[in-house]
Amino acid sequence: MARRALITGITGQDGSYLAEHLLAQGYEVWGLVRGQANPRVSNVRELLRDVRLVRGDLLDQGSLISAVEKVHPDEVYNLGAISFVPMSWEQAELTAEVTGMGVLRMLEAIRVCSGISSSRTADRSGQIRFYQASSSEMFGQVRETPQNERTPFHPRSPYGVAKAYGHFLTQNYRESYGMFAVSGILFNHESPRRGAEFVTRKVSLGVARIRLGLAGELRLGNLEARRDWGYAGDYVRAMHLMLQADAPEDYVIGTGRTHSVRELVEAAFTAAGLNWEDYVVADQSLHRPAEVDLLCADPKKARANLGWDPGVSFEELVAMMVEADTRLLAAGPDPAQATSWP
Ligand code: NAP
Ligand code: F7E
Repeated sequence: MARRALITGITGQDGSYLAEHLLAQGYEVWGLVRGQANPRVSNVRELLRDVRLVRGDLLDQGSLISAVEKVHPDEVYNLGAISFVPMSWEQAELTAEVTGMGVLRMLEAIRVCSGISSSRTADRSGQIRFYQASSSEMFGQVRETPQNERTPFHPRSPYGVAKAYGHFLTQNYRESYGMFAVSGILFNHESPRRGAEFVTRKVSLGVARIRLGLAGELRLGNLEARRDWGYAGDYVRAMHLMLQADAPEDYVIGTGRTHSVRELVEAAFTAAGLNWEDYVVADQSLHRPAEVDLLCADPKKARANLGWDPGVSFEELVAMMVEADTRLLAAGPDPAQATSWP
């Protein structure tokens, strides 16, 4: 019988790539969808036709228990979150509820449906395996570079704090109940399906608009921040590998290379044959109350234990996104105004 996976956050960037990856591996894939008329669900219906849908919300404990009871998953991937860092200052309580407490509700749903009592269960065979989408934002004001699985956390946003809660809770359920529960500490990963609010996609869409004569400038915030950017399609492979391991362990996933936003902008404009300095406008209002200045992964453990390596380079990723957005805008309406994936 096919293995069954339940994915929260199926309408997001990672949910789509993970679903495609698991379907290709022969899984029966279920996606948790929320809301009465969520426009992003039509993307899943149209583009991920083989994914089955089940209703639920990370804010609603009962709905998660019902979803787990209905699907009977072998693996649960908790990707659902409020994931845009600036929004976490504007809606800090909601971020804590969805991104933080949502992890507790999902773990509890699995625990209750699996009949795991308060005592530690040693035998993990036949258990539902749980993946939590932890984030390099937990490192925040970094204590060392590069960052590995033992680097202490110092989150710099309500989002980072909520992720740290979910991370420690996942570890705690592993230790308290013997659950196969792991966290992937993923560094920034991007793609043509990335939300238009994140800097890589904002830049690739901005470059495409300028290239096609649809805009004359691109307004950006802090150009000096450095991130370790990889390709989302590579990172979902790591999520799956973590749940196939013999032992439940947490892993850092990133490329080990860091670039500034300025370098990202330069690469994207260069890919389109343009000079970024002619178009980019610095906008102080886009700076954050507290910034994460530098992130750079040390993915040695994932390479050694999981055999995982990122495939797509930074330069390939930027060129891929600029080309995809140029094709997209040349073909039809601006996706920042629409909800469909390219
Ligand atoms: P994304 O595109 O923003 O997707 C977020 C998903 O969360 C959407 O499917 C959204 O569904 C869902 N969601 C929001 N509120 C929910 C709720 N109350 N109940 C259930 N689902 C809810 O994020 P992503 O880039 O794919 O990232 C996936 C996960 O990895 C997130 O947890 C993110 O924080 C984490 N992460 C991302 C990165 C990265 O660089 N991409 C790095 C590290 C960690 P709706 O359509 O219903 O809004
Ligand atoms: O910002 C700077 C900004 O919003 C990256 C999420 O997936 O990755 C993501 O979080 C950097 C920051 O991603 C603009 O100040 C400059 O330093 O693309 P971002 P993020 O905040 O790193 C982590 C790992 C996650 O877990 C999150 O869920 O770019 N920046 N100018 C800008 N950023 C944006 N968005 N817009 C600008 O105009």
